[in-house]
Amino acid sequence: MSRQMTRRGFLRASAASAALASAGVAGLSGCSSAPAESGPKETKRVATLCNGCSNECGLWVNVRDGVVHTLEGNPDNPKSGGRMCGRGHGFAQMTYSADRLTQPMKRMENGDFEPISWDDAYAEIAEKLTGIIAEHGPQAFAFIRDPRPNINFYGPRFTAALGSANIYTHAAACNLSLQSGYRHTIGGGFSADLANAKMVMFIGRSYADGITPADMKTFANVAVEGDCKLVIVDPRYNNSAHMADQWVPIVPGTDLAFLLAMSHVLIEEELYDKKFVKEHVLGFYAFKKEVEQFTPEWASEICGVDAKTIATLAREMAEAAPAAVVEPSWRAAFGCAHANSFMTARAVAAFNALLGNYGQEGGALITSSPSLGALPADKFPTPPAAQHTRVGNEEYPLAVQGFGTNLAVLKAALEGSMKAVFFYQSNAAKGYANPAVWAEGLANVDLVVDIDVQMSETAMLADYVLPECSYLERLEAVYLLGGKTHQVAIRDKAIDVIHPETRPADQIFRELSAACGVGQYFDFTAEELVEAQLGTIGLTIDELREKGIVELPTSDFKYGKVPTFNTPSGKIELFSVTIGRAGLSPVITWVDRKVHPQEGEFYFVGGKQSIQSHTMTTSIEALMDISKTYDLERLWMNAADAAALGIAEGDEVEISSSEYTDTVHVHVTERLMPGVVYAPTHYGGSSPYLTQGYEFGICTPNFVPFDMEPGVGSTMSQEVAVKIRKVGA
Ligand SMILES: Nc1nc2c(c(=O)[nH]1)N[C@H]1C(S)=C(S)[C@@H](COP(=O)(O)OP(=O)(O)OC[C@H]3O[C@@H](n4cnc5c(=O)[nH]c(N)nc54)[C@H](O)[C@@H]3O)O[C@H]1N2
Ligand SMILES: Nc1nc2c(c(=O)[nH]1)N[C@H]1C(S)=C(S)[C@@H](COP(=O)(O)OP(=O)(O)OC[C@H]3O[C@@H](n4cnc5c(=O)[nH]c(N)nc54)[C@H](O)[C@@H]3O)O[C@H]1N2
Ligand code: SF4
Ligand SMILES: [Mo]
Repeated sequence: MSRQMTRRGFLRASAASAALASAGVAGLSGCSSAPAESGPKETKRVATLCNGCSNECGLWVNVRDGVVHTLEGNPDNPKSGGRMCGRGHGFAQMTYSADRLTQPMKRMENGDFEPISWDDAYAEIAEKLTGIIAEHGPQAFAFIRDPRPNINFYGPRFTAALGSANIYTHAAACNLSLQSGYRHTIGGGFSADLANAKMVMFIGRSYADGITPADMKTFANVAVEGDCKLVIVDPRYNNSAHMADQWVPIVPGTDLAFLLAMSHVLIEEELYDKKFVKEHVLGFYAFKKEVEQFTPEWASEICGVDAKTIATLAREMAEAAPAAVVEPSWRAAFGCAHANSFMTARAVAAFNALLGNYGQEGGALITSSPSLGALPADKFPTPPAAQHTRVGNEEYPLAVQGFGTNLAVLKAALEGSMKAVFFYQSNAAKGYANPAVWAEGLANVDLVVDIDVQMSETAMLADYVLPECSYLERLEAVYLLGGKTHQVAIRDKAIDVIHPETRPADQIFRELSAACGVGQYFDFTAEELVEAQLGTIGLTIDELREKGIVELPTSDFKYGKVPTFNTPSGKIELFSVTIGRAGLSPVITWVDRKVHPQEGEFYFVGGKQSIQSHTMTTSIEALMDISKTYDLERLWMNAADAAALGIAEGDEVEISSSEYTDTVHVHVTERLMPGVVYAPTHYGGSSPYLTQGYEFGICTPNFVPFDMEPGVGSTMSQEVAVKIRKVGA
């Protein structure tokens, strides 16, 4: 069946939903700018969690007469520390957005969407899904989600109830390579103890762009106090560099060379922590031998940082150790970007090991997370384990198990073996790999179901779109927060559901699972689930509602204690048998990036902007107003490169790769190294339902060929070269 909706179909469907979305609703901004003359009749404060990004800051919602009036960061929540970012405030408008989905939608034979009742949608989905499983086995069904605690409960449970092991997160397009690299080297992730460090190096990580409020506050405090050296390694002078001590421009995708050469300096000059290495590192001599060849001069040729700077930075880090750390980074540089991202993460972990900084004040901290006890089995029976291996596990065995690579689902869809795919809070078809390839793959799938709050690009490719109510209208499973301290927090319902035909995830899974014949695994309300979860740690929902967050006594974190490394040997593994078995170099070594720009081509990098989240905030009017007012969609280009091509500030250019061509306006700047162009990653919306962001700017994944990083299966979001040409020239 065609997944292309006709223009006429779109107009008909959007008119139906727009009429519903605007009916009888006082918007957030409307409410605060025009208070009722007599003042509010009823006010209340509800503690809950933001859903504007995966940081899920704690917040207080001030509700007046049943309408959201304002939001405030919850000072008791360590993720927000009393603050919210601009996105968090803006995202609350999603609840009142005219672009929201207000009723279930079904794709008709001619490709258009028509409203359908919940009961009919459940019955039709259940019939198709159980039929597919009966015919092709449960391995032909996959579920992809943004991994937040509520759907981490319902998604895997639903998938398992149907006998499938194919449950995935979005990580292949976020931090899968990085987390997998850390997992196989130091046993898991770590954080930088920025507040107590003497020197911190950020490799492709910008706290001022990819915002989390508490970290941003710490960064700003540290920058003002001035006794910690902050180094930003980035092809772009990002918005954190303003506050840092040193900007080190680097060729994209070559951070590995830079790290190997810094390790070479520490070992060659015997500046590494010998005692720590002797006690806690496996494979040091293999690594030492390997990095002999990786001199600063060698690296300089590859990464563009001069040899003297590489050596000086390594020595300064050693001098400040153990209160010195290479920060773990997140997405753009080696989260999922290049053919060598997994190895780059390993090299970060190795360099920190040479500094002996694990567990030390100002170093790299490996902390724990709290856990809940087992839920009562009579009310919450556990579905049996699936009888097949998750699709992708064999080919990409190094991917963190809790994440998996969702791109294996796309591959299986392209090959014709994946028959049913569910998405929850996921815009995979716009952001996880090349969108045209997603469209091609999903066209091969017999049943695509998407649960969203708006008609995203992925929803546009679905057979059924189920509208969830917004995060301010629902109670969810509890949120556990790990780190130096442990907490439990709650996302609570602040207001009644505005659109009567939208439903929370817990209700959707309860009803859909019953239709599929596996209702026994979901026979409880959200309230009953939260009560049961809290019961296992001796708390009640009322206690949690009082402040929105409760500290738990379970953390045993202490500075100075070397953490347990959860690797096969219990040590930091610079040589790994597991990695060798998966076909990659067991010892940490140089791996080149895949694509090298040829004459007349540029490296193409992306990054976050402080007022947008991924692809999902471009329907928020207040945030898009800022983007449009300040032309934030523009492509950055170095001034010398621009001059050579006769391009001036604001000019329109054509940008093209092997996959795609589009046009965009240019920002000419000295804040980007020559040979590289940079684009914000949020724009280029192609769902006409999302009226604010539709066709504004470019969609970066459009340009990137579909391919997967060996071993882990990440999307390699920056393995592309582009050509730039002035339009009309
Ligand atoms: N405003 C905002 N904040 C967010 C999010 C959001 O969507 N919007 N999302 C959250 C999430 S899920 C994530 S994953 C994080 C992402 O957080 P980050 O990873 O910090 O975010 P980015 O802005 O993608 O990348 C940071 C910098 O990496 C640089 N860079 C690109 N390629 C390379 C490279 O090859 N080498 C080096 N050294 N640098 C490179 C870019 O120029 C950019 O300045 O942000 C979180 N916070
Ligand atoms: N083009 C592009 N691609 C990207 C990125 C990017 O910045 N740009 N960022 C990358 C990164 S770092 C990450 S972590 C991933 C993130 O990937 P995703 O987790 O897929 O994030 P979004 O692309 O923002 O899409 C989230 C979807 O969830 C929907 N949604 C919002 N609130 C709710 C809700 O309450 N319930 C339900 N059911 N749905 C809801 C939104 O409407 C949207 O369609 O994307 C990666 N890919
Ligand atoms: S960082 Fe901003 S958008 Fe993300 S959860 Fe916190 S307030 Fe919301
Ligand atoms: Mo991410």
